[in-house]
Amino acid sequence: MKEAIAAVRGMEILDSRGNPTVRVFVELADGTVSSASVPSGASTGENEAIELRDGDKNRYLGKGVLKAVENVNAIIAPALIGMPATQQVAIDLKMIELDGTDNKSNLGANAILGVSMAVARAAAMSCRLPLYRYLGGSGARRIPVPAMNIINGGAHADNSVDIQEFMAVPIGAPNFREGLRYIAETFHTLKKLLKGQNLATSVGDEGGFAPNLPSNEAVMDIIITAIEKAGYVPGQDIAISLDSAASSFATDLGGSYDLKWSGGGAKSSDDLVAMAEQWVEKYPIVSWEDPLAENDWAGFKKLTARVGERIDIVGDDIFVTNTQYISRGIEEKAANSVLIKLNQIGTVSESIDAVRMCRDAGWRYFISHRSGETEDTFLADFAVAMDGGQLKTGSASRSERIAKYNRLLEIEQELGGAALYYW
Ligand code: 2PG
Ligand code: MG
Repeated sequence: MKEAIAAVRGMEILDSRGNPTVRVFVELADGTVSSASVPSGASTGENEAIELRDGDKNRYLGKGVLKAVENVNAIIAPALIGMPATQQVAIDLKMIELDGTDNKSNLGANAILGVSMAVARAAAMSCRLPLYRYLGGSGARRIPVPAMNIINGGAHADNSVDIQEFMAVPIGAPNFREGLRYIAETFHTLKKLLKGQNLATSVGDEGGFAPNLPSNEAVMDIIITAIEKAGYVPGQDIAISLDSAASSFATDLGGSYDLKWSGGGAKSSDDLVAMAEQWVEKYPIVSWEDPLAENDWAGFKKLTARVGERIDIVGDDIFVTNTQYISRGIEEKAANSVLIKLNQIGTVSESIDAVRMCRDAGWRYFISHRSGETEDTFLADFAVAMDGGQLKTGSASRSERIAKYNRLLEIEQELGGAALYYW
């Protein structure tokens, strides 16, 4: 059997923050060799699958991943050898069984996901199909609308902004290539505006600027100006998406907050809901991720009831790409959209299950990078395969982000007239 797995090997590499992460190589009987690298988050949800770190303070300040690599080599590899790489679900289930925990804490989600991604890529290569077509079938042709993170705050930057991500979304572009141009031009225009006000143009973890603006509103205002100065109409050509990552400024994950970076002080869940409602009135916002903390289900429900008809309320830390939490969210109408991050759940198959659950419920889903990334472009193919529609993968700087945009440009070119693009 040409697609039988012949070897699986892990190694420790560095991510975009210079922290260790796992890369896995998979070799098949036909000589195909693939590799995949695992990303890593900073503002992580409590219920995410566990990223195994060595904790040995003498190496990488405890962040080494040699144990996860060893689990790939000594435990996962022998169990998978001989299995056909095309049996993604069986392979993922095998690893889940080997791990034996609910949160992959035994083998590590970083070990398991590295193998899961490398297996998918090896199978695609062996079938001589691009990854997006192998995972998505012959109908896969929708290029996602990018949400480009042009200003970073919160836990992703050292500045005075509480909201973690301010993203420019080219909703009015005719195709991905043009959309990317719209927002890259906005990014460069924003740089000029910041410079003109003597504000810092150094970038945060996801490549967006991280200036010390006086308030969260001031960030919105300068972004709107940048969109206009770049020659676009806010709300028509380019809209705004936000990720508050509110768990990171919650004093209690159930609904008390402290706007600690801006010095805005203590806020209740109701205060944040009221503020979000005002912003949705005032600014051209199309989606808002984690506007409240991960256990503030009541706040999520309130905000969704108030503005859910108008914008996407996207659950990240609250759902952690896990169907157990997504199904509760659907039942309780706690949002209307889910952020999909492969390493939150730890296998390709379970990420696809999460997407399927969203589709069945008529919910939208955003495919997402992590703040710690690598040059791996798996995410771009995955987004097209999932008919995603929306993708966030950072700014128009830092090659670990640009690599995904460039891969989407390639896919769009390859699809030619068959490519679809719409918000
Ligand atoms: C998020 C992500 C990605 P992190 O909160 O959505 O932007 O950040 O990877 O740090 O969790
Ligand atoms: Mg988030």
